Amino acid sequence: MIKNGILLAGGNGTRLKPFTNIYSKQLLYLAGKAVIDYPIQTLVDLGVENITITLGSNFAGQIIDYCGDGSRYGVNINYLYQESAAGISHAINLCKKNVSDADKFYTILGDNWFQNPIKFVDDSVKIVLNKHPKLNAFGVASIKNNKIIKIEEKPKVIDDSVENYAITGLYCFDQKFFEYFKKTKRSARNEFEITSIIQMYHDDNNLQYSIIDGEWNDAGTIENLNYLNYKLGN
Ligand code: TTP
Repeated sequence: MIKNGILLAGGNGTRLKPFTNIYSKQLLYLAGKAVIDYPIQTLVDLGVENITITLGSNFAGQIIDYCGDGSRYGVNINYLYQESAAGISHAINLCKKNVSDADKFYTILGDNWFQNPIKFVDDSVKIVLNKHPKLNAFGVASIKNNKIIKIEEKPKVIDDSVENYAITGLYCFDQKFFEYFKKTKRSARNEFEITSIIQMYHDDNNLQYSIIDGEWNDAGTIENLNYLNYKLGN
């Protein structure tokens, strides 16, 4: 059983301005809770006991005040500070010491919502896939004969001759993550991209996938947040 999780709650939340001028994205209202309560619950449902939350420069204190030591979720929460929003894999790399005793650890993005609790059949290194209608907005994994054949960030053209899935913001990694990270560079948008690390796992034949039932979304835009509030409120 994997006991350690990382939850990323930094970032700039640019697409949620003006709300994120005064609040962290992760604390915006989502159907009677805060956005961050949902990914925390996903980790709790997976059996995680220790969560490291990475905070960004905007409103870090708000998240600490809200989530506290984790006791109200039945887990231990500790915090790390990411000085600039240098990317998802950069934030995970900051947590190296916090997960150094763990063979594997989960990572979840702080704005991700999964309709159903997630259960995996094993503890393999994996990405979590979902049949999302707007594939062009996400990293996409293409599957043929039950194998991942391609990973692409926000593809412009979708190849319909294979199965295509959005790569959600829930991952299971192992200690190799930190070796791979050393080999990555900033992308054109000046971030350390998670897709580069996923690609390295795939190139080393060390990447499984799990396709989840039910809906998945992120609360990263006003449109998505409205959609989720409407859906969960009804
Ligand atoms: P994104 O939605 O990719 O980025 P963002 O939150 O900065 O939003 P925007 O693109 O609108 O400016 O981030 C996904 C999640 O990852 C989100 O919960 C914030 C977190 N994150 C970090 O913790 N550190 C980072 O450096 C980045 C880029 C994101």
